[in-house]
Amino acid sequence: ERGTSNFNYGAYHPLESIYAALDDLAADYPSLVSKQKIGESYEKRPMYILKFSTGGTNRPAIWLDAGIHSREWITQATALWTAKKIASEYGNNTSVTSLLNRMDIFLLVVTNPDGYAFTHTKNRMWRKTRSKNSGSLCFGVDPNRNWDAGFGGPGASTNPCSDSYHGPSANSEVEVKNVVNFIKSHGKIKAFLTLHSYSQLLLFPFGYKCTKPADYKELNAVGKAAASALASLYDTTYKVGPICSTIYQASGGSIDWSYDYGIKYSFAFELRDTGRYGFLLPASQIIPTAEETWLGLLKIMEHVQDN
Ligand code: ING
Ligand code: ZN
Repeated sequence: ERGTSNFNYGAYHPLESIYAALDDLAADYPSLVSKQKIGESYEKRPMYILKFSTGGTNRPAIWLDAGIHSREWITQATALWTAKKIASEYGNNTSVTSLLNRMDIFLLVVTNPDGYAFTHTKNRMWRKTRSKNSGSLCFGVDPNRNWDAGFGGPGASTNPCSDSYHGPSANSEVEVKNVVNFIKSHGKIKAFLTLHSYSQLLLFPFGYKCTKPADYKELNAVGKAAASALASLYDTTYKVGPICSTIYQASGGSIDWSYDYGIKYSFAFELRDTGRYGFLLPASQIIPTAEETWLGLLKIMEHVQDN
């Protein structure tokens, strides 16, 4: 029998099972959770967000996405567990309850559905979209180099065969464009949070340039507090800092776009591990990873709510 209490959150699932789980969440928590289609992928797969809302009209909101890079399976799995957690904590956890009494949360579990399907059927290590590149035999664009923030600059490739190919133009990838359209049309997104793996980092702008953002002090402090909450559970250590000085320069990334668009609380998590298993993180680590990440996410969300 289906339903969110029978779903195995501690396993990796194909796209169809994740999509069925989204329906089950909406069915099991009808007064809190609804599913909305924000568009279709290049290969015409639907892109669904879950909206967590206790009412109101166009409340300020938090955005959270996962799986923009398809091979980062721990991110989609963590996002799905997080969906169930948010739904079940409302009315039980005081900070989730007060947050959802004032704000909405939007969650996109599978940002790159074509790539995710491809990692299940053809190539487990696929990162990019699956769009056709004219004049090349190589497929796909790196959807985290395709945003309109320093597009085409350092830390992105002009080569369609590269895993960090930026694409022909900003927002050329329909998956990116669909998210941009949603964020712009909503108009009151206060935080933009995105999940990647692996490296155990909590990153904030900028990646396309190596200068500190105007809100550096606040973002660094919030990031440090989130990382320390995360570590309190299983001692998993995260490094916190701007993309450029913490990992590498990377242009066209989503959180640089969201920050420059005016969404101050823009963060990217790089989840477990630090390389032992890398993208092939064992399923036994899904729930521990999701549990600790939740403490970090919640810390950021609490700060957003109060500011
Ligand atoms: N890391 C990210 C990448 O796209 C990143 C790091 C995050 C870059 C945010 C730019 C903005 O390279 C992984 N593992 O994908
Ligand atoms: Zn990634």
